[in-house]
Amino acid sequence: MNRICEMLGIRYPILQGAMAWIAEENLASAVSEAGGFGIIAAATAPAHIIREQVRKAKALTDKPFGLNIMLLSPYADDIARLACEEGVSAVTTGAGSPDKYIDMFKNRGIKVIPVVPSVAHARRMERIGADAVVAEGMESGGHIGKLTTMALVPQVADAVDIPVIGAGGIGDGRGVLAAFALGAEAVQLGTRFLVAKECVVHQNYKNAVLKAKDIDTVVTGQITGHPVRVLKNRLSRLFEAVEKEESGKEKPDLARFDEIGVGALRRAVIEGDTDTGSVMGGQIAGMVAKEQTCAEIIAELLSEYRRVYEKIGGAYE
Ligand code: TUI
Repeated sequence: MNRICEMLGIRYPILQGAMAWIAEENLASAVSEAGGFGIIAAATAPAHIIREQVRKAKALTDKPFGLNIMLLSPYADDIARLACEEGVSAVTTGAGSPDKYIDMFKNRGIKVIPVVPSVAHARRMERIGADAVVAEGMESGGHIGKLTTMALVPQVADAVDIPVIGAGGIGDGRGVLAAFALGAEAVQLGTRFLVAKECVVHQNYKNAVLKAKDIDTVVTGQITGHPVRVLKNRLSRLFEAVEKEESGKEKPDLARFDEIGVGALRRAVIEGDTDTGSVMGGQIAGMVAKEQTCAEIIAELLSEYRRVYEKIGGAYE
């Protein structure tokens, strides 16, 4: 039991990352049923799709779960309203600042947990009333900041009094323990839950993660201001080539990235096109070797945590 478990009403301080197009009612409810905190990713979907998912999740579990608002979405306002109407227990936000929604959530007793890429952002979120922050390092899959988890988590933990959730590069119980050593009071894992049996992502996507090695991810789109970590494939090589071309120009044509990127995540997640689709994944993909149920994943994280804690937890003499 700690502040995060109490705040969210969960048994284990383990959150499931809100993976765009992937984290829907089946995954989120399975994680919550297993004692963690499942999160539905609204990503860029319109509100009626997400309302349906939230209602289905409520039918699948009576345990608390959350909703993630991706702040670059054109539907972010609608999703924020939906979170209030449907009464989810917590909202996490990504890819921006949730300033304008915080009062609305707090008035309705919804916990607000922004993802932060820096100390300044964490401080600002605490000042405007966030209940906790996720300090997400650039080892993560998807849209990332600039700092590693190792550097970000302790600096954020020193800077704020609200609880810090560590994310990015955590794939097993050693990573969980390491995040706690850095000052986190909970962890958030995405890539590990992506291969969960309850996760409905296309099997080709799971297979790509399962066979990935340590160096098989790459960050594309730096030049656009929205860097995204993906598993290397034909699309990531195209991105790199276009990035090289455009970065040599005085006025880079950033619209080219939108053209290449549009529909790419859907292609990988739904159609299983892991060649020309966007296969977002974190650096720990190389450690993910088997499909398990969410309950098995959480049980394994805890048993590894305990084993490593016992091994290294004694005083150093
Ligand atoms: O949001 C994520 N990860 C994501 S979102 C996503 S969907 C997407 N697809 C293509 C392009 C962009 C998004 C896939 N993965 N993680 C949380 C996160 N938040 N990472 C970094 C940030 C962040 C960045 C800047 C949070 C706040 C921020 O502040 C900027 C500001 O305006 O203050």
